[in-house]
Amino acid sequence: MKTNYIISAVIILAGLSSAAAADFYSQNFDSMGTTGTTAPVGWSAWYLAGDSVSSTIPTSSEMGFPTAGSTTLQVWNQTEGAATWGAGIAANEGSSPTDLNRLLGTSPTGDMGDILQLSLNNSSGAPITAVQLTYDMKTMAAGVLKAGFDPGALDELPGYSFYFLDGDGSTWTHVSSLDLSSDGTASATFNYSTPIANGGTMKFRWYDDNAYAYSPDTMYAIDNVIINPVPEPTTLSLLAIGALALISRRRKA
Ligand SMILES: [Ca+2]
Ligand SMILES: [Ca+2]
Ligand SMILES: [Ca+2]
Repeated sequence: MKTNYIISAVIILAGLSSAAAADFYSQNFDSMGTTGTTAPVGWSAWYLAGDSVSSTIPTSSEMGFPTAGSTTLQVWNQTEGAATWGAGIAANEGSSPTDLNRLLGTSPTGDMGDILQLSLNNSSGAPITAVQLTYDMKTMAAGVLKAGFDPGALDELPGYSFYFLDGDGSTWTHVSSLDLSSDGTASATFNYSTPIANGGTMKFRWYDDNAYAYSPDTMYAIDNVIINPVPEPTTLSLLAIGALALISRRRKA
């Protein structure tokens, strides 16, 4: 009997760890293939109307009114050199035409900035109050300074600025810890003010500012997006305490 209790406890704890091991959502964009012009399910391109002079990240209000971009991806590889394609066009990118490792990128022009958006259904069976998100950013091509600009002129907002839509369906919140201005990985947990109801939609945006001094802009792309709802600490603790109590109770008996 003692063995049975311990096995029960181990099964409960193993269940917790296996739930953490299987990501709620992950995307490496490689399914686009080397020539695909359709983004993975849930991904879309948008842009903020305006001009490249803007040098501050969009406010929540500005982020709430983007213009829909193209539903067809550009296909671009680093062998082609820096390029632009028009406002709100995202691209299936790689290092070469045969590179199977694909990324989703932007190269804003003729707007305030381009947006990569991911929409995800909350199929977890419970409201989501917090999310841990991780992604990689890679610089795909150096920008080209416009004539008349000093070589030291800044790409005023390099990389991507990250936003999520709150459960109220209207408030876009900037998460500075998920901004990446140079190549690398960002990982952070953020909390919803209003939880995402079960069956509700989560939306995330990566904003690429249109650089003022550059044309084409420095080209960036994202890869390896991993998203997991964060269990409420109380739920996790109660399950763990319950499992330990089973062991403890059996030891005393
Ligand atoms: Ca990839
Ligand atoms: Ca700008
Ligand atoms: Ca930019």
